[in-house]
Amino acid sequence: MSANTKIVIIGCGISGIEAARKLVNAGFQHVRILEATARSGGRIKTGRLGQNIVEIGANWIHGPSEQNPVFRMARQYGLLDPEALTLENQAMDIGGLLPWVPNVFSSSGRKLNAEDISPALEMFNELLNESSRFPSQGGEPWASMGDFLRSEVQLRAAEKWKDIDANTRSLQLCAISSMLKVECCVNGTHSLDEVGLGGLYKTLPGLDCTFPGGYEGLIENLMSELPSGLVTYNSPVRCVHWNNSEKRENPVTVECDDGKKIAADHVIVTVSLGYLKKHHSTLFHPPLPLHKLHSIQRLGFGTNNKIFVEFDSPWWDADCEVIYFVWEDEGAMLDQVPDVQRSWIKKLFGFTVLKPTERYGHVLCGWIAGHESEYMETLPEQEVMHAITQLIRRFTGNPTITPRRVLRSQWFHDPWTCGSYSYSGIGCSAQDLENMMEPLPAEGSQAQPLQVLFAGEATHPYYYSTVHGAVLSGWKEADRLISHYSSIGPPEPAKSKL
Ligand code: 6YU
Repeated sequence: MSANTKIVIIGCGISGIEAARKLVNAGFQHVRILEATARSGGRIKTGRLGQNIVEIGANWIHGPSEQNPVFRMARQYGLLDPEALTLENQAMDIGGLLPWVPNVFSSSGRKLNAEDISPALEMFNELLNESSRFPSQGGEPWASMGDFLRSEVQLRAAEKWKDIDANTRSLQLCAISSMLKVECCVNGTHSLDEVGLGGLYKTLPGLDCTFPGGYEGLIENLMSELPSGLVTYNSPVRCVHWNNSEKRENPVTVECDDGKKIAADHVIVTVSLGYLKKHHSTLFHPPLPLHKLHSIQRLGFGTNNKIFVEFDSPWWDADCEVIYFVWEDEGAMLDQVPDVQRSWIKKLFGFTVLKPTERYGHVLCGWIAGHESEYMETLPEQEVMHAITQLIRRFTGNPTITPRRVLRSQWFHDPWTCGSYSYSGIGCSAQDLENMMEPLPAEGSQAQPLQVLFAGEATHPYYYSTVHGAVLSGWKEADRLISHYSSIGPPEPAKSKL
């Protein structure tokens, strides 16, 4: 398509890979990806716990149905279980809620019946449904998602639960605290007090499914379709020098950590929002325009980590899909622990069960978000294993349960990710996501257009925080360049240097 156009993509996560694939297929011959680490995939990362495949990063295809590009690609490569492909599975619309069979344990070592906390679960789901219908930037008079949920639970509990006894009522409020912690993980935030009530995120139909051979199988298939040598690994970019006004040709220079400089016509930046928040001032020269910077600051980017735990035998029911821990001293509906160093483990809401058992054995995945999760990352693995063992023994009342091994993720301290995924912070609007994806220089400028483009999950207007959002964002920026060159016609052939 464009014989000499030089395009550099920063980051070999799925958005960078998909931008590159589209550009190469459209005929661009000088596309390269610079990746800071030694691997492709970014936040799609499959690991091993003993014999078992475990996902350190992305877990599910959220909404696996025809509109979801990740589902379509996974189906095409034959990476999914037959159930995931059924029309019935694709048609199921859970609207982002968790349809799992629970086992519930309380901090006094009792296994509760799921019905014991069903008033709390029902009210919480009802409120989540209502919150997803708030218009963009709406939400007043509530300051945040946390404020809305707490205020409404209090109000509705006074009416709906007025006839139930004090102990049962208190247990419901403690169960609400556990649900708030679940939502912190879903949103990847420290506290729901930091999440806006904007209704920006959209779900797709389809019952979430996993990759039996690991999510990274998708990356391997996609990478096999790119020309070899297109990615330079271990090549962190230090600075993107754009608007080199004296240079009509190759107006951007990409400077790597090792001092190497690469001239380009266009650069697609796919680094995470966490990385941008931390490094924007050194990553761009000249600096980003203020409106873009403000959106980077307003959008949220937090931590959600997993702690995989393997056992010799299960201590949960055969049909159990999720285990909730309810602390009986948490009636105040808090989603943050008061003393992170001493009681970080209280932020872990419980576990999901890796299914089917014949494939995974007896493996649980613990979920923990926020500053408590970031602190957990700093502890030796043995200490994490000890804390998990004590927690399980306390909640089950069984002092003999001993995990075989443990593996946890550490996304906050990953220097190239700086957290897990984005969320809509307080005061965020659709305009912030528009600003995130806006290329530089801004429209109307006299300078060479489309010098720096932005892709990655945090640039998608409503599928942010997901793999499909990342894929679509990569395609969108590739399409932006493709239509730019289609509209100005084919470039002049290269002039001989002789
Ligand atoms: C999904 C899921 N999932 C769990 C956990 C995590 C994430 N996600 P990348 O970061 O991949 O690539 C950038 C590259 O750039 C990277 O390789 C860097 O090394 C490189 N780089 C950085 N700096 C550089 C430099 N200076 N120079 C060169 N290179 C540089 N998504 O669909 N299903 O189950 C989960 C989950 C623990 C951490 C997830 C999930 C998020 C995805 O993983 C993520 O969006 C994409 O992989 C990002 O790809 P990318 O290319 O953009 O960046 C109601 C409501 C609320 C809204 N939220 C709903 C919940 C949805 C999220 N759920 C997540 C749940 C889990 C469990």
